[in-house]
Amino acid sequence: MEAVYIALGSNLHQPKIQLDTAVKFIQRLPRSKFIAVSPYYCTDPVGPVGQKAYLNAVVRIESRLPPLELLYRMQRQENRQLRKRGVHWGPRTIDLDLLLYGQRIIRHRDLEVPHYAMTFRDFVLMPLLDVAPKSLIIPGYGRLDKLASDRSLGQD
Ligand code: PH2
Ligand code: MG
Ligand code: MG
Repeated sequence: MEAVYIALGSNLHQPKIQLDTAVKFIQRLPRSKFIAVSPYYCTDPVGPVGQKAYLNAVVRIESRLPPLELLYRMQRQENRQLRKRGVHWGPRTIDLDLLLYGQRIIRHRDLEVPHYAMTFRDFVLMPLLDVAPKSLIIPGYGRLDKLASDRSLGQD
């Protein structure tokens, strides 16, 4: 099993229900074990102006699913939650982003792990700090606690 972190975000159609639904989906993933979900954070929208606030969280699991199979399952769940793919960085009912898969570096047409923006988006780093060990290494970027303190996030 490898440690896997998934970011959740929503700013449409009752974000709390959207996140609850997505967490249930993650808890039921085959060949995987649910470990923890962070608190849900209300965050200012990044991207096009005029969007509503987001609710963001991170879930930690352990999994044996191949990363692409996990990704495609996540995309099917986004579709089931009526995700419309339109405006880049625009409003969405649910966004599920695969942040980390163990210590793997994946560069595939459909999947980039570590997620390209995870080290500079506070709405990802904050909930990640709640569920990850402090010593977590983000491959290519270094320790999570160091990244967070450089951005004045977290406890230390
Ligand atoms: N997701 C986006 C664009 N902007 N802003 C916040 N606060 N939270 C998000 O999850 C988010 C965003 C596109 O993925
Ligand atoms: Mg996203
Ligand atoms: Mg996404």
